Amino acid sequence: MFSLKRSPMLSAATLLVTCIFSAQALAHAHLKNQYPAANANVDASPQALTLTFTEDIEPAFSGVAITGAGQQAVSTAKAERAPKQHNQLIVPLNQPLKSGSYQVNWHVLSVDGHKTQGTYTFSVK
Ligand SMILES: [Cu+2]
Repeated sequence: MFSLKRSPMLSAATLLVTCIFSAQALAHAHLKNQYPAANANVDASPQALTLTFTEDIEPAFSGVAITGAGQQAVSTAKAERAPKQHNQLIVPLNQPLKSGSYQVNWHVLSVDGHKTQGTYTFSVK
């Protein structure tokens, strides 16, 4: 009798655990690669930063903040999703970057509804 009463509970618990693990198994949008590359020391300022993620992203809820020496914000245009590549975010720069190092703080919302964020740096010679 005890086991009969207990088994539905166990099934429910197993189902719950399975759901949680399935949800975690869905890939979030992690940064796959970027231009300029992380830790790169490029010869000249890029015209835009390009960030490519492992999943498609929602551009309305995704963005990038760039800071230079002394935490000074770099002026950029609004980040846009590449028209034919929905996992790619393009961030046009309003003016060329001076020589120095820059920190890129990105945040994205993937199409599965999960938010991710991260940071990397690069420098301009
Ligand atoms: Cu996700």
